[in-house]
Amino acid sequence: MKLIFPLVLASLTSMACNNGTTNANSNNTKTDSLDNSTATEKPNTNYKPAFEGQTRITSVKTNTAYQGTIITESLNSPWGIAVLPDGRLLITEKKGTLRIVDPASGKVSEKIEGVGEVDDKGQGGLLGIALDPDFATNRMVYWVFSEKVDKGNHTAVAKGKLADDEKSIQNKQVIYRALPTYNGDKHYGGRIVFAKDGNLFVSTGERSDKETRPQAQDLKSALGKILRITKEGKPAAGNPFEGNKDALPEIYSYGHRNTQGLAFHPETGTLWNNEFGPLGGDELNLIKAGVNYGWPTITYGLEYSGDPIGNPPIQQKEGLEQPVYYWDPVLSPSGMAFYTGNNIPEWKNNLFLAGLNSYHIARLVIKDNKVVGEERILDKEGKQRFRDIAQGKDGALYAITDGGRLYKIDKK
Ligand SMILES: [Ca+2]
Repeated sequence: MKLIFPLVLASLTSMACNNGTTNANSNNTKTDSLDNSTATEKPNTNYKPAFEGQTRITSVKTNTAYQGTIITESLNSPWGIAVLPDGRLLITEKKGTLRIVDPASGKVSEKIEGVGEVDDKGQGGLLGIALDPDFATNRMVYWVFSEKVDKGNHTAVAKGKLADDEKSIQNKQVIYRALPTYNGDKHYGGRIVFAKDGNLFVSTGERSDKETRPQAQDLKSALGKILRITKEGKPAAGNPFEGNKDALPEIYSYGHRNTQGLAFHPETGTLWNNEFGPLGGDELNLIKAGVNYGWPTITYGLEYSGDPIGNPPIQQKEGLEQPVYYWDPVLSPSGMAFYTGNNIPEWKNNLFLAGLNSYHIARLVIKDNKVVGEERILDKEGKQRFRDIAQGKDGALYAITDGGRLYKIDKK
């Protein structure tokens, strides 16, 4: 089934009204001409950015006519997308299954088994996924999941082979565990990407609770980090804390709250992350080896209760890296991808971030490592929580939502 979104918008709006709710933006306080940014909602704080353009940048608009087409609505809490060599999409589902979707026909495969048990309560489950650079010949798949053990759970990385008949993952092997284990159900991180050198970058979260939060700053803990590991799960050679007895050798960067998006810039090859902030303070960062990204010492956000974080709360501190960009109010960013397609020329090398509570995809124009424009894509599109986004082999963007949809976003 394929639907073009303006056609379904009417029915979605009426469904929403039946529930006594309206679309996303009308629930927020609107202000008139607060600035020229795409954000029409009031910020949660009056914190001052570290530099001009660090937040609420000037809004931009796509001129090329584009559309979001619903390819399927039958996925079950999809979380991560990997693009297969033939253009089909291998998609993780939170409860622990994989499916292959053919975006050309809309056909969704049966469940692919063999990933094994995942602890899918709360924010846990089967999370991000990446294909081996040699997937075409070895069919190896790498994924992140929350692993249940006696005393709780932790983020883990596993690998296995996609069977030739595509019905199962064979020979699952857990290659890495982000310790310590904790008995919680939040902030697992969960994105995984292959670098050009064949090593993996994996994100972990600090497990959300005040008890574990300081571990984002603790180099002996794997929580709240970006890790760089080999295909065997070992610390990659040349990591910044290699040889340091007071640090885990797999750590690449630290001071992260809950990295939900990782992507390489197509021109510069640099690694970027987004991390889910608290109330306000979602961040986009340019990731560098050995750098401290500040959580929870500095943040542009508040506790969900509205209380400040830190006493006194600080947003900038020497030695702690500033985000390239931050959102207040939040985007609730999840997966993200740079656009390298040709169909929409003004999107070239722009970054697209899936937004959860904001119900849209953020398009960021980036120049010289600064954000110079922002646009909301598929905004007010039926209250969809966008979980991940990837570029297909056909050059279109594909986005999945918690409600089970797969969108194709491309020129009209
Ligand atoms: Ca930060």
